[in-house]
Amino acid sequence: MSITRRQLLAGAAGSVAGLAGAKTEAVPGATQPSIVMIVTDDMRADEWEALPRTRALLADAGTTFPNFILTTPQCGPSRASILTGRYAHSTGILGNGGAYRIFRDSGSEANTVAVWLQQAGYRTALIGKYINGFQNFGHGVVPTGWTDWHSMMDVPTAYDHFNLSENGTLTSFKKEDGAYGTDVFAERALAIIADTEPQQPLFLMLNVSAPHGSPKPAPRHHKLFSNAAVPRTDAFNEADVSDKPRYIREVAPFTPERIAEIDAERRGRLQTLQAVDEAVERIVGLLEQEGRLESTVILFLSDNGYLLGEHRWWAKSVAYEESARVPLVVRGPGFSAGAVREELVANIDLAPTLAVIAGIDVPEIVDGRPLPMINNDPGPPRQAALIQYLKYPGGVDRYRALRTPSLLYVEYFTGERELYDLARDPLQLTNLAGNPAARETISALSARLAALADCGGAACRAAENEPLRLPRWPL
Ligand SMILES: [Ca+2]
Ligand SMILES: [Ca+2]
Repeated sequence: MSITRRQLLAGAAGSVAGLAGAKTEAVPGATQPSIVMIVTDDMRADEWEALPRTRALLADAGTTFPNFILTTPQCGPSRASILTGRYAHSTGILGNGGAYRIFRDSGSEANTVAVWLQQAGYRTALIGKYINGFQNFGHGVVPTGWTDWHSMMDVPTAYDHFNLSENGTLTSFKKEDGAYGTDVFAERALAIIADTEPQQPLFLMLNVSAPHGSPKPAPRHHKLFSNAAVPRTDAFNEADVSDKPRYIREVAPFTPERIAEIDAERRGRLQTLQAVDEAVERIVGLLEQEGRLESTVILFLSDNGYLLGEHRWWAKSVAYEESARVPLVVRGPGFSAGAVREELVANIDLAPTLAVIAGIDVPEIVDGRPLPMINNDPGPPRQAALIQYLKYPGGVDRYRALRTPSLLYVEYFTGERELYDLARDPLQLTNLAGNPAARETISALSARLAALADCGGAACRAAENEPLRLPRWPL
């Protein structure tokens, strides 16, 4: 793989040594942008409407990628993919259960973007959620690659009573003392930014719990969104699920009581996001005050989407759009203000993107690729991305899916198939897999899926790039 480095800032000079597994060093005097990556937990695409400050400060002032794909739409696998740039079948982290043990024991933890950036001279800071199951290993563990470690030692639902490992020391926070997770996390982020010398590049990863269920807002936001309800699209409580796989067909239509519960969760989710919106404003404000804003790349994303009753599903992990696609927003050098880029990009692209921003080579082991505008060796655009959920048992049957710019094709291990024409049916109401006219298209999609299923490194990119010829499509 020959993704070349690129100097993002005018006046930046020199090149950087570093290949896969090799020690990577920053060039003295080179200007490396700082990076702030804010990751929400289970946030849906339509929940952006509840973030006016973030929209103004990051989306309007940055580039939006509406087709950002979560290659395994579940917390642990997705976060492992974000940190390593590798698909779940490469990291081996297929689900939340046991995720951290695998992350550590497989060597993934020793080869994260934090490790690369720290070796390249960055101060690296993690605040909030790390990898699912980390809390079971005790607060004395501070993973390699992190200069500042403020890790959530409880599940995301512990919004207002939780423990943090602060560089290996356990600190407890309680609601009775006025503590609220997002606020505490934001304070840590602000303190680290304020404490970082101007010439020191910073990589700060802020992993908030919002809007993960069961959402608990900060007390000051309890009364907001009192009329919130899940949008009643035709996908909500989908009337006809006879075209859907077994695990969906088995879900009964929602009762009014169930719908009221879902709407209450919607309300709580929007409320919890308000503290995140405020945190973004404070972080951007401090970066500006410190004179670092224009030399900082700020990314805002969710680890996975979430269904609130669409297709009768109230959870995540499925391949449907509400789960596997959320917007990615990036502000900073290299990312045009107000731009919208429609390319298929994915969570596995983030680690290589940050490597390029830092001026270091992307390790060969990485499956993803830098975002298009900072990729000096882009090649053909990605024609398809793999979405997969391989952990069993669970509510969702295991599947591999192919997402192209215009369709979603799913192969379940049960033998069931789904095919949606997203251009004509963005709500995924009509499964075309049973249509005899789709047979040749499905065989082309199935072959591409097979090529991606066990791919690694450059082979993933080659299989993603190969032009897809779909016979008799659209139907
Ligand atoms: Ca999540
Ligand atoms: Ca249907």
